[in-house]
Amino acid sequence: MESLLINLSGLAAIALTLWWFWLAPKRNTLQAVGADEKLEILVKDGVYEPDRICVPAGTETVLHFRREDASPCAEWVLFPDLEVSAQLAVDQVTDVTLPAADAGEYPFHCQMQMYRGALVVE
Ligand SMILES: [Cu+2]
Repeated sequence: MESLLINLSGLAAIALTLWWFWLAPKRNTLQAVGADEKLEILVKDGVYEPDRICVPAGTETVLHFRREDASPCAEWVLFPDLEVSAQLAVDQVTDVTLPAADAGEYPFHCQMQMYRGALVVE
């Protein structure tokens, strides 16, 4: 009986590990459904929330960045592959228009690459 309990707790630890590494990152995925949907991205504590944003291919997209981090680190957001950059005002929402893009994954980050996210075009 005792060994069964140990095995069960071992399985639970494995399950938790799998969840943490495989499933947990998907918590931040946001699916863009229609053009009318407002995509607001919180810029705070070193992370974009959500940090993975799905948008349809071939359509211009507007993202709304709400910067709540006053440190200079959070001031700019850059989409290097899309040649888009925007300066974010503190405690405000800044609209960032992204051009229509082909399917793929486009990273975005702050100017120091500490904040990091990905735009998933599909
Ligand atoms: Cu930064």
